[in-house]
Amino acid sequence: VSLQMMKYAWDNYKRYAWGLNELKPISKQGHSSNLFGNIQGATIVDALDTLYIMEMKEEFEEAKEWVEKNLDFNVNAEISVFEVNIRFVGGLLSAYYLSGEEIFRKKAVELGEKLLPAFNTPTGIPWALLNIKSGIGRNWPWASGGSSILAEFGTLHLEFVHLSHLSGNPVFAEKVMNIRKVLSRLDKPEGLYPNYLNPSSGQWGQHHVSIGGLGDSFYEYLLKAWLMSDKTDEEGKKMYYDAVQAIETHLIRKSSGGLTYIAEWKGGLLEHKMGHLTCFAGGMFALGADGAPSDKTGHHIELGAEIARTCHESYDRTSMKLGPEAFRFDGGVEAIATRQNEKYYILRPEVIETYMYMWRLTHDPKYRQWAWEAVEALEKHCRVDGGYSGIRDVYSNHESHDDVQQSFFLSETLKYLYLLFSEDDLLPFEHWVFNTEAHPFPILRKEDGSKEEKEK
Ligand code: DMJ
Repeated sequence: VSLQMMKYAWDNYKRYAWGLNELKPISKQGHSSNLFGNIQGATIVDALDTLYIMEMKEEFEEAKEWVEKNLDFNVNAEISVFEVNIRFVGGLLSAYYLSGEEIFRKKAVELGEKLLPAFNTPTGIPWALLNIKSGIGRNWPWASGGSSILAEFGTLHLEFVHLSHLSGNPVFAEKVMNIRKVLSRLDKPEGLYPNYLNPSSGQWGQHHVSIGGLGDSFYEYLLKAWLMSDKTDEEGKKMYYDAVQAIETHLIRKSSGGLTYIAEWKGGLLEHKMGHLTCFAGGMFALGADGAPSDKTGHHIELGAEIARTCHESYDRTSMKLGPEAFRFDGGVEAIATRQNEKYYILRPEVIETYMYMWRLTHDPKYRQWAWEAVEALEKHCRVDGGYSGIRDVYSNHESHDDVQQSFFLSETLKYLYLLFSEDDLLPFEHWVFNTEAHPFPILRKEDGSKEEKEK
């Protein structure tokens, strides 16, 4: 079914928005997000590996041809370093590793080089925004005291390590190892990492901590950096398990109805709200269970299972059976959005992502059932004449569509669904690590390094 869904999403994108970043499935035209500046083709690059994995060969070839002829980084554009890294660099890297086609390696390295000026700050903590023509960077005007964002500068590590591996140029890995160094040296309030860090002073901004937006994938990349290094990156490992310990103590709570959730921490006070984005953490805890101290393995799997259950409840308690952007555990509600501007669903993957990890790691059939419920809801409420669209209010009885088919729907949501209903030997966890946009990267084996040394 996810194959049919992919075909439908892709065909419509091709028909109405080919070469543009995303599709507006109601107005049947292209959608440009300023996250990518003038760089075009986000859906194509994000979808490459999904097309490959689903064996949609013709579509993969036409996508490759578009990349060869049209993907151009010599544009005057201010881009989000994080978004371009996870979607474009990540998409190109995994397309290269899966297909072996040189063009993807070349484009990934070329783009990586364009991102390097973002690191020209006093601390080496990169800017959020970069003009890739002038090389001038800056931060989001809304970010606390001119800070860079943890989830943004903390989500470059996997891609940059692979860029160094594939280009032979150590500069990429050096940049992200320096981010690590800055972070590991800083004092952390209660062992937690605030979402804001000033790249000039090297000091934290507001003490807000989140495992959802602004924080999320930083934690994910600590764990995955260790896994991707063939478990040699001991610093990444330690930082991950220490962070999880602090998160458990200060952010994880159980509702009176028995639902485990991850709250947001604001200078010591808890906001009892959990974002859809935070739901990825169920999969992360389960994936990290194996490396936890032996008496904690079962506990981390259990934590993953509880988060999966809570996020399923957030879907089940809506009329459309799709989860809201954020849900709360206060004012007499549990796992329900109470604010109008938190009731939307934009085709996000995190809940299905967690089902996929839980399925692979436990084989409890309920995860496939839950994923199936999501498939039915997507087909019923998000599929429209011109593709798939997000929904403005998942508690309403009639759909109000937001008219955007997000590129991560093709790279993540549909890929995770496909993996969930495939055998475990398709992209097995022993060999592959998924970046935060669901682009698979191979684990870099210890032996590879020593073999290269010997050959020298
Ligand atoms: C994606 O771009 C990535 O999963 C990112 O980590 C968070 N936001 C979207 C999906 O919701």
